[in-house]
Parts: sequence; C-alpha cells; structure tokens
Amino acid sequence: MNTQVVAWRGDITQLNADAIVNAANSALAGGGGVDGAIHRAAGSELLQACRKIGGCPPGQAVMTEGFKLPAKFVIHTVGPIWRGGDCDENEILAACYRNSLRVAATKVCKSIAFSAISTGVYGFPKEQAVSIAVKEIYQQLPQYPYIEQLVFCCFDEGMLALYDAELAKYSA
Ligand code: AR6
Repeated sequence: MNTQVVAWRGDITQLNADAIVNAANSALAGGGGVDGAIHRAAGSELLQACRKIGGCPPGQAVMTEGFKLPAKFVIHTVGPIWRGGDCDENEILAACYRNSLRVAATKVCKSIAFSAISTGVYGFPKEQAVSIAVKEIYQQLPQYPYIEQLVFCCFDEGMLALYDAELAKYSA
C-alpha cells in the first residue's frame, strides 16, 4: 500500500489537505463540534453550498468546496447517533468512511483528513469507533492507490492514543 496513514492531534480546519471530512448532521445545517468549527473557518458560503445540496442521510457523504479553508474540499458525512448498538450503528459508521473515500475519488483527492465521526455529541463509544474507522480505511485504500496521505484528525490526546494503538496493529 502506498498511502501513509497517520493520526494527528489538532484542529482539522488548519489542515492543508485536498479534502477534510466533516461530521455533519443530516440537514447539513451546521452545528457544534467539528461541524461548527469547519463552518466558522470556511465562511458563510459553506452553509449556502450545503443548503443547495439539501441534506444527506446517515452513512452517506456529499462534497462542497472548502471556501476560506486551506483544504480544497469538504466532504460532509453524517454519522450514526449511538442508540445502544442495535440500530446498525457499526455499519452506518463504516459506510461513512467508505462513502467519504468514494466521494473524494471524484476529485482524485490525494490527501484526506477525517474527523472522528460520531464520537462527540452523537455518543459513539470512542474505542469502537476508532476500530471501525481504521478497519474500514484499510479495507478500502487498495482501491485508491493514488492517495498519498490519510490523516485521522484527533482533537484530544485520548483520541490520539486510541488511534495510535489501533494503527500500530496494522503497521506490523
Ligand atoms: N478539529 C478536529 N476534531 C474536532 C474539532 C476540530 N476543530 N472539534 C471537535 N472535534 P462532533 P458527532 C472532534 O460532536 O459526534 C454537530 O453539531 C470531537 O472531539 O463534532 O459526529 C453536527 O452538526 C469528536 O471526537 O461530531 C451534528 O449535529 C469529533 O470531532 C453532530 O454534532 C466528533 O465530534 C455530529 O456529532
């Protein structure tokens, strides 16, 4: 595999990647958390672009420009709200990663940074979310050999430690 896969701690709005992946809501209406940070940094044109798209069901992904962000594109995916684990949450979360890569491919994005989808207000257990994210990415990446760098962006040290531990299992 040619892609460098790394975990990085910091604010995803600072990343100069071809695409960053937002943890949006199904109305694409903006919100708190990483979604709020991305909308603030991108400027009001991002909300206008999201309104034109109209919405996105959980597990799917759509793309806009990055506007004032250093990133060229924003991929908006909608994670599952954690409801105890019996409502297809695992499969929907995996689909977020899979469909975000598929959408990134439409612009041949070579560097992509993911936020930790559903691990904030949507309440997905963090360790389980990290395991699903890394597994799905490693399953999908062989289809996209031109991707040079894939970043799991973590907002705090705890998430970074979880990603580093999970990624270590794959680098052996
Ligand atoms: N950069 C990177 N990661 C961040 C940032 C940032 N600037 N800010 C927060 N995080 P959340 P969700 C991390 O709640 O659980 C919104 O209101 C955060 O620490 O943003 O999918 C949407 O509009 C956490 O690990 O997303 C939806 O309504 C991760 O981003 C809803 O929240 C995701 O937390 C989506 O909830």
